[in-house]
Amino acid sequence: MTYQTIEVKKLTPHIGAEIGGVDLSRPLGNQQFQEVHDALMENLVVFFRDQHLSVDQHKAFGRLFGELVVHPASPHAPEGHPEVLVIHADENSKRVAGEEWHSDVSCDAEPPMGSILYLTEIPPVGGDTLFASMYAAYEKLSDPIKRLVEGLTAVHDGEHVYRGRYGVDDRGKVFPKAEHPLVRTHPVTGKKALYVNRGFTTRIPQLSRLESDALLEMLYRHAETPEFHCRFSWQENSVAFWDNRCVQHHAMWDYYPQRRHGHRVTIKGDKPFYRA
Ligand SMILES: O=C(O)CCC(=O)C(=O)O
Repeated sequence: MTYQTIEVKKLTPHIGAEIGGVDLSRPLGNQQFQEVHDALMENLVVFFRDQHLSVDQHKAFGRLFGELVVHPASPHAPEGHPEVLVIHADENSKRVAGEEWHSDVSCDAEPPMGSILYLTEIPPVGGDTLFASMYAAYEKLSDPIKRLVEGLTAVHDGEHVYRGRYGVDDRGKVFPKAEHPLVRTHPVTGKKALYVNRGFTTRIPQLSRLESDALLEMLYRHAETPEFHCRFSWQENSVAFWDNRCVQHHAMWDYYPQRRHGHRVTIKGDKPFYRA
């Protein structure tokens, strides 16, 4: 693909590109917006350096791609900005967001299309984020396994992920749970992506417990194949924008007790479907 208004430097053949020549704090022109969108579709996750965004500018960039959604569990949003998810770690942290491979809020009936993370404080070393192409993971399955998984669904549950996690009283709260096709067709590119993840997926309802656990474990390990991945090394004021419909990610918490801080906005998605 050729681009006129942005520079696109691929990180790996399967996934990830760094985009230059864009100031995300300003409204993008039609062509530049289209090219950023095309670069995301082509590379699955895109990165921007040296951005200086207010909360409103971050939200405005996200809204170019769709409505923003409020996280179903996190109570930590900046005053007046419920759509902003705070990503924070320091010497008092007991856990950080995203330490398990996952696709954001896949337990929702309509999981988010994309997420845009902007980090303003980073540790002196470490704190990378890993991204995995679920197109590549699907493509590299053998034909008999492709035939098997294409007919299946999987249950994604927020209960074990969110219950008790944020240190607030969540008694009586019901967290999202949904059943999705195990292979989903991307609504824009038409490509097929493997759609199960260690974070949220609990069960393949068409199989016995033993069969379901074994198949899911095989698929998770397959998705963890390094050649499907890219790894982003953050600098202060970097932005990562990933497409949850075809990407899983994993936050590396190797920098304790150092601080890492930023904000994420999350863009509404639609109901996953499978088209042969
Ligand atoms: O902190 C990161 O690098 C990613 C956090 C994460 O997993 C998420 O925002 O879903």
